[in-house]
Amino acid sequence: MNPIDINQFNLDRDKLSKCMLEYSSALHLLETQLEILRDEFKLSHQYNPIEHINTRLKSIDSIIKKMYKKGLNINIENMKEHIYDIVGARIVCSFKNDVYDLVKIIEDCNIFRIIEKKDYIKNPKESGYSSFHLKIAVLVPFSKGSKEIKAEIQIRTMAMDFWASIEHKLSYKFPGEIPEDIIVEFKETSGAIKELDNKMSSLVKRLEECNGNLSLHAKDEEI
Ligand code: 0O2
Repeated sequence: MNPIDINQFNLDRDKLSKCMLEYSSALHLLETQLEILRDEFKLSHQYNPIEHINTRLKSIDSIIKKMYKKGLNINIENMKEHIYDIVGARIVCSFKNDVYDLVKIIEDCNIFRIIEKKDYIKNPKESGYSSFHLKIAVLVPFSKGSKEIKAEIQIRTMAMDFWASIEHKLSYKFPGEIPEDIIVEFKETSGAIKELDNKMSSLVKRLEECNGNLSLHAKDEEI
């Protein structure tokens, strides 16, 4: 899709700027809160389940493209109501267990209101995409009172991240429709990713069994 001229939509510029300020404030809070959770966990368990955290604010251009794709009228109300990932955080872990440990940590910390959980690891998308998605509301304090701002946290392993990044690049960069046979073969590669993650998890489990002191995962009672 070509770049979008946002002037063609009857968007109230002041309202849009105010809205984007709210989203960027929520992003700051989300970043800080995730860093606090990571540091606290690392200190108390001598183990860091997080390889890295990336955050981003979706551009107006991408927001409008997504609204088009969802068949929504382009207006600020629909944007606020239906687009959950304007504020986005991606947490990349080493192992599949880490992903579920982190979901539990985020649920239990009570900092964010969890709106919806989607486990695309147990039930991958048609494309082969796997990741755990948490749609959340971040409570942001403003001068006229606090506001809940929607955000999305994606949690996945390094292997899932590798696959998703390449698939995303290909599907966005390829001009036109990707041939069906390539889509099918690409989906097959997601099976290899799943196998790799399972193999890594079983190797770590065996290592932990060999050495009772070695713990590469949070124990349930510690989370
Ligand atoms: P970008 O550039 O990453 O922001 P919903 O369908 O809304 O109920 P879901 O599945 O959480 O719930 O949302 P959605 O809108 O389908 O996907 C949200 C984000 O997940 C996407 O954002 C991608 O980052 C990632 N994602 C979802 N499906 C796929 C997929 O098949 N392949 C890859 N590589 N990523 C995917 P954006 O807006 O597409 O892009």
